[in-house]
Amino acid sequence: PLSANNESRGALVVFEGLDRSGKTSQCGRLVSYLEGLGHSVELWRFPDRTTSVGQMISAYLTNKSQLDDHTIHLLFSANRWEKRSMMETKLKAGTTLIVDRYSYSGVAFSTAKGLDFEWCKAPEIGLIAPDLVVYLDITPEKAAERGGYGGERYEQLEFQRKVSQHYKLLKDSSWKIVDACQPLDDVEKQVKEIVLQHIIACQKGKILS
Ligand code: DGP
Ligand code: NA
Ligand code: NA
Repeated sequence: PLSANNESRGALVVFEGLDRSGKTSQCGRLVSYLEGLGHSVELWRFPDRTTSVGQMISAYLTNKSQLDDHTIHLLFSANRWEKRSMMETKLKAGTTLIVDRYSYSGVAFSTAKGLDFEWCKAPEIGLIAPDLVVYLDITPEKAAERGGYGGERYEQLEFQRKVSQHYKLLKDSSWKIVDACQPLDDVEKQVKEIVLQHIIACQKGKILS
């Protein structure tokens, strides 16, 4: 018999990439598309700047405050932890979550500053693991050309080069890499295919199990 619980669980789909890789617009397009197909889906993003922890992060990113590298690392992680139970509730209720940045950003950006890899991963342990990670792959140089950066703390070519190198160390079997240097419409098409295929495969697996 079908398990009602398993059958209805939503997918946790995470988007990662450098600043200006196109994550935010691709996530928006994908969510509209999935909604149009009748899926229960929500767009989330980290950092979530609306919480009090998120406001501390935002102040740091806009250079209104200075924080020790370890301290800001833990705040980013805390910002994911404060959303964990809501995330679990939504997934169990059958809502698919499309999430703009998650733990991989946490590790890639902080290790790019020189913090220890294992130390950076530790506070992420116990967060809900994504079912699928879509990495929008763009060279740091191409990203920098895209209408320039918004002026936030990490939006500098030299730093993004380091982030790019550290992302590459994080790739695991849940990752799908999309060439984000392509025209936006082509990226969008590939993203839709990858995510829809994943959702369908999961549903099949659940019906057969
Ligand atoms: P965004 O709102 O997606 O542009 O992200 C803001 C910036 O913060 C961006 O440069 C990526 C960086 N970032 C996102 N998550 C984390 C994290 O967990 N740790 C660190 N150190 N940086 C992060
Ligand atoms: Na940004
Ligand atoms: Na973004």
